[in-house]
Amino acid sequence: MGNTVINKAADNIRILSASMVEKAKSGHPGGAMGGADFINILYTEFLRYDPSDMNWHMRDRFFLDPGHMSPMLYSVLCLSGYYSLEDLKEFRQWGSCTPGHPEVDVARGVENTSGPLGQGHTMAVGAAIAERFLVARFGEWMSHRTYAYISDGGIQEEISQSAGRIAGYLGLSNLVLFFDSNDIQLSTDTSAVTCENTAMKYEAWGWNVLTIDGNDADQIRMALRNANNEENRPTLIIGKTIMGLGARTADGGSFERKCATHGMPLGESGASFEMSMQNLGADPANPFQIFPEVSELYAKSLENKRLAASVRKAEQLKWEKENSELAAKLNRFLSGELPELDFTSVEYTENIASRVASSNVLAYLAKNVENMIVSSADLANSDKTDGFP
Ligand SMILES: Cc1ncc(C[n+]2csc(CCOP(=O)(O)OP(=O)(O)O)c2C)c(N)n1
Ligand SMILES: [Mg+2]
Repeated sequence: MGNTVINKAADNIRILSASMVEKAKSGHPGGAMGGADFINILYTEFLRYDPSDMNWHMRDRFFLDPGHMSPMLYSVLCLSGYYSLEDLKEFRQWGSCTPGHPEVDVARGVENTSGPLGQGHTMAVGAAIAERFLVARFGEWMSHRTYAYISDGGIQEEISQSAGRIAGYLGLSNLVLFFDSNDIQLSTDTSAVTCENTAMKYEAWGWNVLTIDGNDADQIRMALRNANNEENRPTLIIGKTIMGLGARTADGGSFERKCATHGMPLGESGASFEMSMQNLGADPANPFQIFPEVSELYAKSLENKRLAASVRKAEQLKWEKENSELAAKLNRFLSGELPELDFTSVEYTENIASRVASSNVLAYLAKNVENMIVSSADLANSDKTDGFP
């Protein structure tokens, strides 16, 4: 069988993504079609979560940075059962659950709101830091991974640089970024604005960097395995992908690697929607379909996830029974509730310097809010954030 079924599933994601945009007469098919192979392998073979308990705190996290590639995310979540084909047909319609750029909806598997490029990098790094913070206090039994999908636009955003540097410095080996490196951005090829060596940039920050063919199932698997075996560094997988993979013109020629497919329906970009659907194995008149073997593949994968999660949940329960005080603390941390605070006990005198007043409050919080993570721009001894571990 080899990769026949898994590749068919990736084609199914391409078909659904392009069809959503075509039906809505608006959206971004090209990037989604190129990234389908990665997201397909990640969701079926690597991402650990409990399909019947989407809020489970030990789930692996997946953050999408380029929100414009939402059709790819909705499609893989449709194959996984969290959106219906009807939901996909409502893409970009007022009041629908499939807005053009995703809005956080953990129950359906949408971990973050996205659109402003670069923010997904920071959310993922933040989540990976939070995971290590919790594991340091409660144990490795609760560890999980954070994956993010990033693209040319996000790599160029300055905010992603700061996030990448701190992740490298902290050695966040629980963090894996997949870079959809199709060398095309919104209005041009990326070569029109940048010639930087992304691999060297991340290596300089202390990352484990792998460059692969991002449309090749075996290479994607190998890279994800390598990333998951890495113990000291975050991993960047640079996936060289083909924008608009599978797109065809009316005469059957290739319409791949075209900037025009960034942000408009295939049929308006110069490609033929019908020929593209045919090329990908869909019925152009009725493309909102899930192939039976793909349905089966995803059902099997979900069953495996359920089983794996039930094993981990048994361990979780055992730990909670044996560590009731710590478990109560963990639940408090996860509840989002603040402990009882008595600000009247914070020292305050007339004419106190605002910096001192602030430091008194911070010192109080450092003692009383154990799950507060604070950073300061090299000012810890001055702004008094140094009381935080
Ligand atoms: C902070 C920010 N600046 C600009 C934009 C507008 N924008 C949307 S997508 C995009 C770049 C698209 O390139 P890429 O991320 O490589 O996606 P692809 O074209 O490959 O689908 C830009 C500049 C944005 N969404 N966020
Ligand atoms: Mg791109």
